[in-house]
Amino acid sequence: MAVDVLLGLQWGDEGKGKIVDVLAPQYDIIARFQGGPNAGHTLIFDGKKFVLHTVPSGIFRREQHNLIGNGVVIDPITLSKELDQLDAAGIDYRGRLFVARKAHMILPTHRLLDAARENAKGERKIGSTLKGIGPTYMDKTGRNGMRVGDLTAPDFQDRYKRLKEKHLQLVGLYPYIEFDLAGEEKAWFEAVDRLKELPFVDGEYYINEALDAGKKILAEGAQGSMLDIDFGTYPYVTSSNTITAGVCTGLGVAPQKIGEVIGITKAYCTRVGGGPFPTELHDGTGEFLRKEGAEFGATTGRPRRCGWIDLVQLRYTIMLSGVTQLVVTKVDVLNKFETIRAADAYRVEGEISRELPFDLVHENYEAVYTDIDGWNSDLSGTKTESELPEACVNYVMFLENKLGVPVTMVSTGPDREELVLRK
Ligand code: 2SA
Ligand code: MG
Repeated sequence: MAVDVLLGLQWGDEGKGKIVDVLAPQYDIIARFQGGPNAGHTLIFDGKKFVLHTVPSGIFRREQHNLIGNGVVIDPITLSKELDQLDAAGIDYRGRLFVARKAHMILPTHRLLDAARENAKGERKIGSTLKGIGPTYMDKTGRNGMRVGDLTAPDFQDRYKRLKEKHLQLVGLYPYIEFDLAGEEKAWFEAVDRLKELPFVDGEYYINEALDAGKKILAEGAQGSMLDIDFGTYPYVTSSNTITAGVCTGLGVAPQKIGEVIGITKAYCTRVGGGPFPTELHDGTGEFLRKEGAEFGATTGRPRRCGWIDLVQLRYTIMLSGVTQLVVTKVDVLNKFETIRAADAYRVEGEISRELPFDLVHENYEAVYTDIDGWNSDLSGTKTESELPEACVNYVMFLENKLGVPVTMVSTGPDREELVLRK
């Protein structure tokens, strides 16, 4: 058995939550392998909306087990709020939600540091979600971090205090910002008690034993491939590997155990936070996409930047992750367009290029567009390919052709049911 992977191919918010929820019944285990509460996975069904940050999106299907893997960073406070949300919705997660002992924890002072550093950066700020992601991964690679499994260690309190002191010294290097540390610490320790109620596992054994027992596993990516720490638009990236390689380190599975890689892209493109975005629209069209697509961050509520689909960028992330199937979401957001545009190349220093330049921040480049006919009609409620307008099918085939990967699903609306399955 193999681990199938589901990833965002752009800058996040491609609609991963919905697709995981749809695919979950085909799997026994859904596992998050990187990121943390910077993620916001939105699921809509039975007229209700849920946003998950740490808990895998398989939790709403009653049979599936869910793992928060070692590559994830966990803020007990956010996790505890998510558990409250599940309790309120009558979703029984007990015995179905497991936490890897090697996952690192976000301390209140990690969030304080994130905020102080972003504040000090002014114009150059990353536009971090302020969830403490960067500082927590820094402590992980700097070998100072605290892991879930450390919660039961006898020296836990001492280590917590030492790390907190170190953080406070660092915070002292930046201009003062408001932060109720005592209040946040109280909430954190209460939430830690809640976290301890969940079963902790050695995630690498959990996953590999499940594979040996013939179980099907889906790895659920968070953020997007262009936010990858190594290959994204550095430094405007998150602090984890968001591409398929991150599944191997974030769950402890070997590369040959990776199966299908399902890449998700919007029919257009968005980005939240700072950093380069070659196809961004600064005009009324961008504004229109934001309104039609309800493009506001699921975690922070920030308005998302909007633009046309970027095939140069998608070919790059498809290459990095070995994508075997594509899912195109939010196609309905383009309903009212006569013409749709797609960037198929860049002009770099006057030359046409099909590759992403090294430095998207400073290099001189522009996107070169191809125009495609729009369908200019309502797609809502469409569930089969034969109901899709011809121009819409043509757009999907255009993407398949340009990207070299089959499109297996087209999402025509936010609900679980609004989905066209192909092939
Ligand atoms: P961080 O917090 O250190 O990971 O921020 C670094 C950059 O990564 C971006 N980032 C995201 N971009 C899109 N969606 C994300 N998740 C939330 C959502 C975002 C929200 O799903 O809606 O609600 O605002 C996400 N998480 C991190 C971030 O904007 C920085 O550019
Ligand atoms: Mg999101």
